[in-house]
Amino acid sequence: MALVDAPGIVHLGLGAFARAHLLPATQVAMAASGERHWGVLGVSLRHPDVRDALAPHGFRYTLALRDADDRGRPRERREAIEALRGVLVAPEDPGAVLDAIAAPATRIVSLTVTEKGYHHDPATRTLRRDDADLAHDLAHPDAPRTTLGVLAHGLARRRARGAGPVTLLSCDNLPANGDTLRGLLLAFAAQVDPALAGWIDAQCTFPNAMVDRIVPRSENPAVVAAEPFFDWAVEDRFAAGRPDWTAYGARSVPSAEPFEKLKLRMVNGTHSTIAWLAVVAGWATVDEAIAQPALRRTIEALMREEIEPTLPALPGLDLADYRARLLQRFANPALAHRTRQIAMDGSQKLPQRLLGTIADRLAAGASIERLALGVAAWIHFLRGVDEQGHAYPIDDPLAGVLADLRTHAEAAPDERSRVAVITGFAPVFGALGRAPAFIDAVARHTATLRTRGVRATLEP
Ligand code: CS2
Repeated sequence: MALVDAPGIVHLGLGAFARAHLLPATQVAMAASGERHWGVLGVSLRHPDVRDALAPHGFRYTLALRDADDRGRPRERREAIEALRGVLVAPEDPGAVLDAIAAPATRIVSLTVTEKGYHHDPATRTLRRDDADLAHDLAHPDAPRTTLGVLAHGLARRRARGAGPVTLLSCDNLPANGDTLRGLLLAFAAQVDPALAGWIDAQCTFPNAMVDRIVPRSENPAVVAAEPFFDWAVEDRFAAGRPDWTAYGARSVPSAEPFEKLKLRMVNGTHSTIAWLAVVAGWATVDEAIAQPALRRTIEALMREEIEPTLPALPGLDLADYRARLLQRFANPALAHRTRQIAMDGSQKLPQRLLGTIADRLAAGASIERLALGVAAWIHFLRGVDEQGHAYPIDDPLAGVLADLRTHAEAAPDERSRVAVITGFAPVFGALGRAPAFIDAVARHTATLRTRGVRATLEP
């Protein structure tokens, strides 16, 4: 690989999202400041597809920002992305990935590995016990396959080489994603070597960040389609500098927490609710789903009545505008964002998207009727068959456990006890799963969904 400037950023998880978010922002930041050393070396943790498709083009690709104009006609703005300097495929050459993390030129290791890439119990954000992949990575320091293994063993090399401080930047949709990554990485690294954990704690920073841009999975790696909307609120805690991403519209903030809460609850909480209902009803894309008047009314009311009252105030934020704009983003006819894609990995998404909001509402003595519909929709979705009788796969790292829970639930005598079997699963539901008011509200909706279907459940 011929490198003009050694890349300053090593990015783990080279899905469409990173290619439509971190990459264009870094490119514009470099152009604005003239700092050429921030290029990105991508790391695919599983497949060679992206590397194979982009290598012949010098890792250049096109970002196509798509939406519709005021008259509903599709339009597109193209950006040529050249900030990707190369792609490593971890299973082919794990040592090269560890060396990249250890390289002195590397100042940021960023991540978009999705919720399940953290190998944690989402309810407690602690390392999953009995995780075979993590056990593998403890035993194979030269050939790790998990994100945490790659980071810990790469940082061990960095420490041994005296290459100095580095920032670990999570760009995943998790609450306090930096703090969460820090806690998990320190816990894993302590099992490798307590001194390594001490070094990481002293040398690395883990800024929290809220990321937002709707980017459907892309079939053609040379063109990534996304919405024009872009947001990124990043805490300014970098151990060895950062590009000035504000040149692309990012915000440098003292605390990402209020931004994360807003985004995870409003955007992702409603996105998941839409997706689970839509897959069962047979609405294939988000724009098709949100065009159903009853669903749109339900989602609008869910935001206004039950999510917004739980959000901290943010100076300059008008929630009514934010809500209207979000509904417009969901209605974007040019993305064809598959509801099945958003519906996947529900066990990893539910806590931060809906359950935290529900816990806050119950603590305030407020209604959770609409939020509980989202949870019921997930449970109903887990049946794996839509209202036209078509079966679909449950794509979830806990699919096996969930199938066992469902079998167990089917044997329960009534709707409430069936729901309680599922919500009793503590790694996802925590203590909330045993709260009677929560179980009652969810069971009312699962009963209606089961007997009357999605459309009738949504009608007032
Ligand atoms: C979506 C998100 O797939 C999903 O679960 O809810 O990827 C969503 O599109 C982004 O978070 C928007 O910023």
